[in-house]
Amino acid sequence: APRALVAEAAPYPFSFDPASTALVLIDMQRDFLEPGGFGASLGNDVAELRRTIAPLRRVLAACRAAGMTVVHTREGHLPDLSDCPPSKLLRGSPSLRIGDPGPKGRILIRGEEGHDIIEELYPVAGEPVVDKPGKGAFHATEFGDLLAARGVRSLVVTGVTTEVCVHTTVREANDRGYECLVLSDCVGSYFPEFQRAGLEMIRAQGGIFGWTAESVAFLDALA
Ligand code: TIU
Repeated sequence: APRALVAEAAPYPFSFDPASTALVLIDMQRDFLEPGGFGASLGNDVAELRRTIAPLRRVLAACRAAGMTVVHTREGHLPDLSDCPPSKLLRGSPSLRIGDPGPKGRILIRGEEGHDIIEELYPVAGEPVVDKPGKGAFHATEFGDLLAARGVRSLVVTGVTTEVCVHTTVREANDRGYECLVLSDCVGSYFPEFQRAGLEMIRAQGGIFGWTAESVAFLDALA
């Protein structure tokens, strides 16, 4: 029988069944999170993202112990950049472009060191890793099929960055009928004001995109 658990959340408690809920870790990649990576080379303070690692480790351990579906994503492109639209490749004038040689290999290219997931949260056998060319996890990936095949209806969303890949994925998920709980201390932005506003946008208007909660509230519900 479905097990209805309830986590304290905003704008109101989040009900979920671990059997039909997936933990999603978005783009916890070296190039976004590590000192000396792509994000840091653009002048960003990686500490704003690194504070997510410790709470996310606890959440990941609890979800694994509960037998929940765990899915990791990575943002990146094929070595020949054939899956990178010119609009993304050429926008702005970053000191380093996608595909350029960076401090940890070619920037955002699959197979390069900087593209891979940080050791602290590395996937274990059986956990799908979705490689995505866009900001959202559903666009041009197997993510939707993989969730459907596992009977997933609800997503616990974590990762980086809050206003970019986390938001895009949550918005895509909503339009596909998923219920999303975003763990506020397990998502991070290089910009504190975007972190704050990004979380408020999720839960505004009666939970227009879903719910937010501190990871301890989710862990309490799962315990
Ligand atoms: N993963 C993700 O959010 N990719 C980005 O490019 N984020 C930025 O904030 N730029």
